[in-house]
Amino acid sequence: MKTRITELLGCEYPIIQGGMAWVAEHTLAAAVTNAGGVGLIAGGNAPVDYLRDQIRQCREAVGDKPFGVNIMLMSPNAADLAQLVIDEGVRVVTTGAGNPGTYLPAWKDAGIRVIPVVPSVALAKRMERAGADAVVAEGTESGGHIGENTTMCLVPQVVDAVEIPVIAAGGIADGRGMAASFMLGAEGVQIGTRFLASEEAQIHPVFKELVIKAKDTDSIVTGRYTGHPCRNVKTKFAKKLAAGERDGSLSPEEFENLTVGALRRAVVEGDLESGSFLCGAIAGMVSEIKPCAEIVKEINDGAERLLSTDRY
Ligand code: TUI
Repeated sequence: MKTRITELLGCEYPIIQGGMAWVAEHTLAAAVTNAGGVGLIAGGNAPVDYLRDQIRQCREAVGDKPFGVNIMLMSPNAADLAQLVIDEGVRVVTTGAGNPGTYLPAWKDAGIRVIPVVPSVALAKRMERAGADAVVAEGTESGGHIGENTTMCLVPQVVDAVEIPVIAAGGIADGRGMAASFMLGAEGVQIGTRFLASEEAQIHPVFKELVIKAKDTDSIVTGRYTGHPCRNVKTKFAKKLAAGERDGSLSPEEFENLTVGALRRAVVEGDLESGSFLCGAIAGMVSEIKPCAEIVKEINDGAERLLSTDRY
């Protein structure tokens, strides 16, 4: 399917991978890009030298094909990483967890395609005015740090509010989700959780197993009272956090202290006692580890079949 997103990014399929902190490293990003989508390396809280090395390794693996970097704007390193993507000639940047307005002019001057992830119509409009090339409208079904509106409600409202192309995110893991997103007016999809259960995802096997075993009700949002709500797998640890938040036995500060480093403990150590396994609400539908090439092709082909006029 050719859309303004495939044209903008120079990819075969309008499928971009979510910029999942600690998860989205060069192996995964390269696999998604080589599958015809757009892989992303997560900047997260990474040091500059680490991210530079990741970018170079990804480029080595994909050649001229498009890949990008996600800049997590709450990172204390965000300004340095924002400069690094310019210095390294990265062609696509997505942003999360904030307003990238201050970096946008420099990125645009460098010829970077800038795609902020937004949880609301208001931010989408602001990003369009600031010169964004597209936006990812991310529903609350997504894993990690989330807004409150659902993909079903947010995507068509953002599509109506802006002229730039919209990529849908949150709750999309197969051709049906992609086709539905296109029916809402999206011209691409961003997919995270499905790629957690990919052969190329360099995450602890415990994490993949949690995703594969998850049922529809196995994700939980914690941390609303800190101002940073996060969707995770409903492990014992996540339930403990949720209970502490609900009954007041954990102050927001105590909650934050328990979650410092918790994503690394989940992804790297598979630590069920104190790790936060961020994942989307669609995990219940993900039941098999597959190579990224198969995942991308199945999602795209499934959507194409559903969207073609002769499917009956
Ligand atoms: O950013 C994400 N997902 C993430 S970031 C992350 S690391 C983290 N961990 C704990 C707390 C905070 C971050 C894990 N998952 N998705 C994109 C996203 N952006 N979701 C919500 C937002 C967002 C929220 C508010 C974007 C802009 C915004 O407005 C800020 C403003 O200044 O208007």
